[in-house]
Amino acid sequence: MHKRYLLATVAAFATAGGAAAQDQTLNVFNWSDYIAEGVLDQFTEETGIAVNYDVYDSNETLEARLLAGNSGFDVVVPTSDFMQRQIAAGVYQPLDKSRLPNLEHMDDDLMAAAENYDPGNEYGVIYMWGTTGLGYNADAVAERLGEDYEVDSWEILFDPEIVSQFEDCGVTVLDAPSEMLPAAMNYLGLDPRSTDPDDLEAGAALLEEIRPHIRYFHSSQYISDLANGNVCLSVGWSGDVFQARDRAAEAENGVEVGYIIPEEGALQWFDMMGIPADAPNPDAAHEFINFIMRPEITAEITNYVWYANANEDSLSMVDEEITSDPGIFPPEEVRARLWTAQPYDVRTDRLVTRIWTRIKTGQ
Ligand code: N2P
Repeated sequence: MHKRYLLATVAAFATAGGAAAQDQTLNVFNWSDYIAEGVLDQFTEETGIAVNYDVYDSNETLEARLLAGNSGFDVVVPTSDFMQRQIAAGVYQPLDKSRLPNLEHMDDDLMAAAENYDPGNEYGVIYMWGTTGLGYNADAVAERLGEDYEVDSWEILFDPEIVSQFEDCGVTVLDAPSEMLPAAMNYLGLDPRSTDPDDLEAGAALLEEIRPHIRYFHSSQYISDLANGNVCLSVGWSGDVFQARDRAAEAENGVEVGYIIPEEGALQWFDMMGIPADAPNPDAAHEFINFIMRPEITAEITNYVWYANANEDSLSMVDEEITSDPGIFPPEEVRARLWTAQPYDVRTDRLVTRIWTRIKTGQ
């Protein structure tokens, strides 16, 4: 009763000050499986701003919507290398940092790393970060390669003789050319950041060699398939594989899922919150980004999605099971083996798109 009275008073004041918050809507476009239950409701309860929330599972999908213009989105979450070229294309508006006091909770080193893509952190704030590694079904591996085989290398995917043994239980890779080609190139001893067409073609040739053993190219389906035991080996994003592990444990179906950052190294990426230049409601967008940066909110999200965040003050509230897992918060010696992506120039981008279509269709 009392609370309701209070809300009514707040609403009255808000109306007096201009557009009532109650009439406002915020349009968020984020990755699938990337937010905790309840967070959006809490935002609406606190601010009166309704949230339209839609999801995607590829940077290419997001980019197409943004470059087409008038996307209607207020907050989007591109990966940093994609954001860099979108910034250059004029897609974003600079953040008004005076409206983001919770920036003080962010980790300086990680925000400095994000500056490689966005100097001065002018347009983006790190939402979550992670790695692109391998998810696997522990029993399927033991059955095929022996109890003593330790999954610690990309060879389980890129060695045709090994991966062929997993064809029957299901091998999947991400539908993300700018992550898959560099992983193949790195396995071949080439620079994963190279844009030399010969290097990209070498990576493509390796992917084509294992192509017959791949069941599908998809960037979100593998979560439930790994959890149900419908597939047994997936190139996946760290938190998504941990979500699969968690779902299997909750279902008590006996499926044991593991995630590793292979010893040859893996991609480390940052997903950034940004506001499109033509966002209908930049005020609400700032309010939302600041709300997400509240340490308890970010901690709640990490505890739900199993992704590392860059919010230093949230970490004491993150489950120890997560902060201590080397697959989520990799220790220094593992971090030393990670690489980061840089955006492809237009020519490379075209080549990569062509190569990818060729690989996927298997022609
Ligand atoms: C969440 C996937 C986000 C990671 N499902 C991709 N950068």
